[in-house]
Amino acid sequence: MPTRRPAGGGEVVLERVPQKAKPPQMYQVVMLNDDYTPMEFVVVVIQEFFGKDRETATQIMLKIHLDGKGVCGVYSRDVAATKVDQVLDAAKQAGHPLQCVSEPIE
Ligand code: TYC
Repeated sequence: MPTRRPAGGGEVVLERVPQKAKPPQMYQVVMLNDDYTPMEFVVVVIQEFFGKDRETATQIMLKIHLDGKGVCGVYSRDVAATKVDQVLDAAKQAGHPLQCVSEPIE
């Protein structure tokens, strides 16, 4: 917010106050490849928890399968941590070893 102070001749000068608030640190949720989790399960998880359509989810899954890992989404720290928990819970419940982690970006 600008502050107002009277200057010499009675006129008012607006000074810009340096912006203090930095944008929050963002986190990417990275999913890891393994040899056992079915491709279809990964596609459904990416659709369900990361809001991707089937085609995008399939592309992300194939990228992970080929490269070893891939980014499913970028979120604030708490939301990213929740996504990781949801994926790990779903994988555990289904008996698959699927892993994912969140990591700060930039
Ligand atoms: N590599 C797995 C398979 O061949 C598929 C897979 C893809 C597993 C992505 C995990 O994050 C993953 N069935």
